[in-house]
Amino acid sequence: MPRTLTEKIIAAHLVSGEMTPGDAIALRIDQTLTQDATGTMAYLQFEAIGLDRVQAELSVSYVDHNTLQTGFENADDHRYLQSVAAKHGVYFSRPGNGICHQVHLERFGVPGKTLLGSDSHTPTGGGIGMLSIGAGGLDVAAAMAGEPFHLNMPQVIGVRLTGKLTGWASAKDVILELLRRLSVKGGVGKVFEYFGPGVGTLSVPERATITNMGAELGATSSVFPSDDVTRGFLTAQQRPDDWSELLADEGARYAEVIELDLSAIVPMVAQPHMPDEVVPVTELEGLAVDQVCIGSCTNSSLKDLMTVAAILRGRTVHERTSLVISPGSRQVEEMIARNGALADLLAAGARVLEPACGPCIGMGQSPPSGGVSVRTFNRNFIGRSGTADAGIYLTSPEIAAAVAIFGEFIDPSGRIELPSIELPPVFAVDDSMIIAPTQDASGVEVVRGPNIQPLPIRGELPESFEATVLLKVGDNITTDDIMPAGAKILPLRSNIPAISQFVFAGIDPEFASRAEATQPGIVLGGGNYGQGSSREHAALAPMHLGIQAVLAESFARIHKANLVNFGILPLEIAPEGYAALEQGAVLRFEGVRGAVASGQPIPATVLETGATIALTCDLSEREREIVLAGGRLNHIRARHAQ
Ligand code: MIC
Ligand code: SF4
Repeated sequence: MPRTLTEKIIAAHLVSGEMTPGDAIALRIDQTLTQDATGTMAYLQFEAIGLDRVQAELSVSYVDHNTLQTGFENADDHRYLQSVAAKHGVYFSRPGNGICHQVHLERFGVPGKTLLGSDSHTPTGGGIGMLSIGAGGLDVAAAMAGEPFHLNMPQVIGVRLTGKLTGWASAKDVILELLRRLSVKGGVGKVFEYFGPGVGTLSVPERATITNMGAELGATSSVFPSDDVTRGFLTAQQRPDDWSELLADEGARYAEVIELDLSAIVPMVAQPHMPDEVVPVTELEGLAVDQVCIGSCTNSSLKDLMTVAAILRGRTVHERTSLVISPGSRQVEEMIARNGALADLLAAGARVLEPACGPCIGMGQSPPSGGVSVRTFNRNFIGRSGTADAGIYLTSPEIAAAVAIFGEFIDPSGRIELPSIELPPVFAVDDSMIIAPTQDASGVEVVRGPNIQPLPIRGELPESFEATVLLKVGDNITTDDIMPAGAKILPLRSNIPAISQFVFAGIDPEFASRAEATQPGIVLGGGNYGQGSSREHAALAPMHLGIQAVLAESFARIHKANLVNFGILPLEIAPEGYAALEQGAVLRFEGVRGAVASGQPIPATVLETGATIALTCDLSEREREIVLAGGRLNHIRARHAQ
């Protein structure tokens, strides 16, 4: 039977299960990546599993999120990460070397391989035909230990590209158009596979922009074929031997095909506060802008920054607008420094930061109160920028550069000439900021500063319990809502007791103290609960606060897996049940272990009224075992002890 590209890669890595959409499958993982904000936990977990060396073909640890060193915490984490990498056979990409997804694409990604990363934008690797998936740190730790990755077989959606981008339309607008059509829930349980005659018109960084932001659709992954364009990219990276051709078979069947004519795409903007609030830029013309930020793993390639520099050349940033630029990698930064583009950016008044996540994760550059910030990033969730009442708009680097010049939203066509950019055939390759693991690690000592606190571990799931609804929230709650990031909170990622104090801080600052006083607790959510990042702290910290179950109308994939991994019951509740419950309600659960084990509905009684609320526990057999054991670490340890 002819296969899609996704099915081919899955078939080549299938450890168990059938490739029927929705069925539980397990995949062999070739490569892993971590970043520092999720990595410290992932390596503590890897250490807890107790193996000497990582078992994956290649594991890389990046430092790109917590690079602002306003106290000892982040620097301590970096030292721990470097030493633990040396100890266990992991490549270490030093702070300053760039954003994990960008560097991985440039230096390590290989078409046809599987990549599991402790960051939700890991699907960036789909730009060169890898099946790359984001997961919680514990799942990545398990993959480093040689365990397969468990997921439900996704539906493969074909996106047939025809035509060619014209004028100011860019790859960012392709994914914004898909978000406009499908919404932030539109990709759940799906892999988006791009095919058709339009594919060959897009460069690898453009493809990577699209696969990167497929995460905002809630998709499991996104993937492009590996073709001559991919070969050109890997050759420019001086890795021609890593290339192989990978295409879907002729006549492959997709669950659904989305037609996208690239020639019809126009420049778009996602308005506050969701990446799917998309409108054409023309609708916003004239809106004054305080800040423009260019960078992030979505849009910080050499082509992106050279385009921005060419637009800004000989012009100055508008006096009411601050322009901030962070290159995606040191390779990009060095190349723009050598070819003069950096000088053009500086001359125009840009504030240039080190190659890292920076403002994207609220590490500095928060906009002013009530400000309007235009960013080339992938997320504009409320408060993520560090300014709760700022409005964040997402757009392409081309539009962002034009906005910085005019100080307001404009449609630049006809007002600025769009430069055309020639990329060099060979890129500046310098891996001196990547430390390769040594064969003999016996003399390596793992260094732990005072910010690295031991991992909290939960006991087995109780048979019966009474729990209080501590908070009721609506639809599309993000992990930024549950466990905020930013320069103040991120340094506490290795210190669960300390970071727990900030759970739901933006929605209800009293939440943590209420949870500590009233254990066990429940959180009640609407649809798509836990969308956004892969941060397992959004499960670990609530676990530390005694949350026993989350009741929601539906869950985002990675967050649901993280809840299971940390022994919190993710229970689906019907809309009537959701409507009937309020904060403060106390629920009695009985016979929970038996019901979870057999996959039966779990009845809960509302103590005050005696009403019964039906809850379903939609988990695979393996996930049920993990929840019963009180989390995946207990589960793995019990298996290794047998
Ligand atoms: C993000 O973009 O939200 C992050 C920060 O990269 C997260 C990971 C994290 O919270 O550390 C992600 O996307 O997974
Ligand atoms: Fe970093 Fe932002 Fe990309 Fe997350 S989305 S990996 S914070 S650049």
